[in-house]
Amino acid sequence: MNPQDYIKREDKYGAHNYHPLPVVLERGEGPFVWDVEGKRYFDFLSAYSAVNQGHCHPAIIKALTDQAARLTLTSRAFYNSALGEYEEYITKYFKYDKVLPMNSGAEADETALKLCRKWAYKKKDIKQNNAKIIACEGNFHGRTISIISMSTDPDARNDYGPFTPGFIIIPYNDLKALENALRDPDVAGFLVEPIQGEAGVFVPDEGYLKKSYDLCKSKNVLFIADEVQTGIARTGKLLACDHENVRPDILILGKALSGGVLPVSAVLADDEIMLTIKPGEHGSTFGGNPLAAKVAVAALEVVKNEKLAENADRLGKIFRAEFSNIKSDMVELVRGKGLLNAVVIKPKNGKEAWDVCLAMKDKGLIAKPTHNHIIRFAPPLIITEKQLMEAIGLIKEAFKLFE
Ligand code: IF1
Repeated sequence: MNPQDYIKREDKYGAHNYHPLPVVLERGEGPFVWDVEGKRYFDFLSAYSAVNQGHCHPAIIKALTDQAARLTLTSRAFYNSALGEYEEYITKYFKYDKVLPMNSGAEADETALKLCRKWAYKKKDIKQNNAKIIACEGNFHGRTISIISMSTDPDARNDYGPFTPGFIIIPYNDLKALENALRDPDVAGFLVEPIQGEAGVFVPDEGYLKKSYDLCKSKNVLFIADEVQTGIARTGKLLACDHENVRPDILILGKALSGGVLPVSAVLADDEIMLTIKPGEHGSTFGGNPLAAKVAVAALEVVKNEKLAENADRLGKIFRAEFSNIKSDMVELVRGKGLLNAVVIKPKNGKEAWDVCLAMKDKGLIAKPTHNHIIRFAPPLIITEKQLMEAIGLIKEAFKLFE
């Protein structure tokens, strides 16, 4: 079969809820992936920051295969020997009292919304069904009905009504708007991405997170950080909130929590919040399964042992500096933190971000546009400086084709 055969087969039998770049991958290792014709690419999307530890990291794969041969799933109807070890490890790792294990990022965001509402009624004494949660324009927290009820992106939201009530939407990176919204005594939480990934890697002003946190505390409102994409060392610190020494009341993790090996997500909080949910009031068949528990411990160990946050910080600065040297009138600006970066593309002669991505693919580097004119560049955090410089060379060659 050639790549077109794979693409045609997916088109015939699969839902059309994505429009992938025309490349058919079959193997991954470290910062590289190979297509079905054996061509190698730098992976500069990292499965939307789920593969921070590099594709098929040997230590994570070992944890997976060892456990897979022993016990994969018990459900939470019974205890198992792996979950408690993981719960102790991750709560000490991120310094919270407790963790509620889930699977996808969206499930973790939904769990955070439910926790916030439960806390509102049990601890803040907000009247039943009156709790409100503030979210930001341009947010992305997943694709469930309640989560897209907060969305301002027509593609994510249109024709999916009726929507879940109880959300107040304010502009991102706007403290005045947050202060105004916090005047409502029924507000229980503020859900925010420390950097807005899908919106195009919007880095808020220095101090925005800390000042938002302080405003929330002044009104006894929970600061809820969605670090599904920005967490696990992606932005040059273990958490993006660490850049401003903000400790979220509820922390949401996903994606690279498993190194891209399995869907593993988690919600962390202290007892006052976490214990508002009693037995039988929330759950998931696979949440906290022994396989995910072992994989997540291995994935977090890699982050520490291989100093991925430090690497992301150092190489991110080199990436942005090198990119500003690319003399192309299609490069409008480059922005980001650590190895979560995006380039805004100015269309030229009918060519736009998609065409640049096709050209980079031909050169041996894959990335994908978001919102038409923005290309996100997010390689695995294990990339070396030498590999990064080689990748930047390929990007420069691609841009030269549009001169
Ligand atoms: C798609 C991007 C989108 C996320 C944040 C929760 C979730 C995500 C901050 C939900 C997921 C993925 C989903 C994927 C594309 C990608 C993405 F921003 F990373 F590029 F969509 F915005 N919070 N992001 O980024 O996690 O349920 O997917 O495990 O849906 O197209 P999930």
